[in-house]
Amino acid sequence: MRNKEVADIFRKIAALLEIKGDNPYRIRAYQRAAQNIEALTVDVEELAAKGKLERIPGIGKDLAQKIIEILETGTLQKYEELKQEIPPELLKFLEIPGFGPKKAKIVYETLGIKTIEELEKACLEHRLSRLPGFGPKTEQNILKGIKLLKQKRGRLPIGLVLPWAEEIVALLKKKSPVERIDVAGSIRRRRETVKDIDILVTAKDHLKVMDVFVSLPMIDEVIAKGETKTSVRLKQGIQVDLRVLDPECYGAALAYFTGSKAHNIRIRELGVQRGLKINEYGIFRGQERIGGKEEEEVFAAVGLPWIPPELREDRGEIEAALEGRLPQIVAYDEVIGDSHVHSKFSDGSASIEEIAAYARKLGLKWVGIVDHSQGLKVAGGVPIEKITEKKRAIEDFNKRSKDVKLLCGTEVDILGDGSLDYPDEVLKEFDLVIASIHSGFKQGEENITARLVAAMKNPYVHCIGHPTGRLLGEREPYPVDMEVLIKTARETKTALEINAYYKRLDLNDINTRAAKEAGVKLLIGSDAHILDQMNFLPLGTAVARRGWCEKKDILNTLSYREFKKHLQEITSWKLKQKP
Ligand code: DGT
Ligand code: CA
Ligand code: ZN
Repeated sequence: MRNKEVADIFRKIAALLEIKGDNPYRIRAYQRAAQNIEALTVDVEELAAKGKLERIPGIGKDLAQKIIEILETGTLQKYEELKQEIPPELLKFLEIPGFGPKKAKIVYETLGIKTIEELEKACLEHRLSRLPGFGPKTEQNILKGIKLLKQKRGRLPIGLVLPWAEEIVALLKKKSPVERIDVAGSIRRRRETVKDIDILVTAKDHLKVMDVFVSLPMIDEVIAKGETKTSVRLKQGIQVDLRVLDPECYGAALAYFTGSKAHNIRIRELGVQRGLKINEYGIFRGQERIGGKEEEEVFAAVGLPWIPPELREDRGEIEAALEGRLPQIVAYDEVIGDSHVHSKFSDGSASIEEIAAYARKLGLKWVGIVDHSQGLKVAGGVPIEKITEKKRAIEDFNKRSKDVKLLCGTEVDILGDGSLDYPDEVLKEFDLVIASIHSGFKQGEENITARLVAAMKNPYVHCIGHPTGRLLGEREPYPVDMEVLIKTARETKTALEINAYYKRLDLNDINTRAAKEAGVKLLIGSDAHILDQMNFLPLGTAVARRGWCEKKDILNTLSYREFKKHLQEITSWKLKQKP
């Protein structure tokens, strides 16, 4: 898929235009296009071939033409021209989260700083605070941004990488004589970010598989080609290692290369205690191989049941398995509702009918249509006068629809003082109320926690949305006292969200597990603003699984009727608690 390649060029154009001080609407158009293309799970090239590019929100005739130009020539005339006008070094600065193009330009022009290393040094020496519009705070922010960039380098969100990995698997299955094939490593464990793609296969004709692999269209560079292992780099920049294995040791290799390393070490130690040697080639007693064809054999050899990959982090899963108390973690197909989708009523691009039809395609039974609240003007927040119209449209739809049902909801903004962006008499009209913070991220931990606590105490609030507000590789979580958040959630019977949007995945696995252990219910929502983004929902389920959640912990496993009843019960219970 070349989606990221196209998105990157659009994003760079937006940045270059911003440096130039171009028309903000044009800049916004490129940014929006980049975002929507990057978040597609279908191939932009395929859409282009079918002449359907203009179906992507934010893509009109002009941008569609530009996408075709990129796909055909690998670049864009306009982009090449802009690069002539503006020093390309500046673009590297723009990768620093929170460091905008205007400041980048000033730093470049007045101090002659050309590299990120020089920039870091200048901040540490406080040479920036003297520039107009800069201060010690700016320097701190830039340093933070550089730190974030360094962490991000080399790791990408799983939501981007997983579709690439799946596409490679599909192509190898179609074009080469592979027999067994699996994606291993952090992707199989569904870690939130991944460094590379590890693929394992068995095949009689190793060489043919390798030949097909290195000639796949998404490959940019072959790093090393061998008979049993080949490494390549994709156009998106990420490395893929393909290993062709002997069928007799496939299970042992799958267990080994799935990791995590910490988990593997524990398994190997258990093996040693039993006089066994366990490695990627099999299970051995002395010189004799006693197993390794299937992954289960590795676990069985040390007295364990098969452990789902999402749990293999050495976070207590070995002990739990030994003691027979491994959780029955929620299955992907048990999640039958998406509780967080934006519709045309706010800043979503699809109508409620389109959302329901897409949900049906994904096998879902219900969707929470939670649009932004009135004050979030940039996100098309729904004014109070329009809520009745939305409610009626959803009721109408539900009468007509036999299978997929919708809930009329809101993602109400938690304001700076902890109050909500709709009054109670409006909130009580909704089936589902998710309260989220969208501003005031820089308030300290105490304030932010107090805002969340105040929201949870509201009887009409059912859930806290994206509870820490982080954006992977872009924005650190805002400071929240997680213990207080979870404790209050339990005391107020408020659910916490696992936001499945690929940059959020928030709560993360560790906090999800803490919430689950405290008896807090979780709600998984894709936060889709375009239909295609509803495909992110399973990433949220993956976080739930990594957080040891069982079916009973996840409200999205309830039927539409049960879920609605549960929400009503939360509110009536909360109302009774009021002094
Ligand atoms: P990543 O790639 O950083 O997102 O995370 P992983 O877990 O995919 O790590 P990677 O690709 O370096 O290695 C894949 C698996 O191979 C890893 O999860 C466990 C196994 N592995 C790699 N190196 C070692 C090692 O030194 N010892 C053991 N026991 N296992 C290893
Ligand atoms: Ca890996
Ligand atoms: Zn939100």
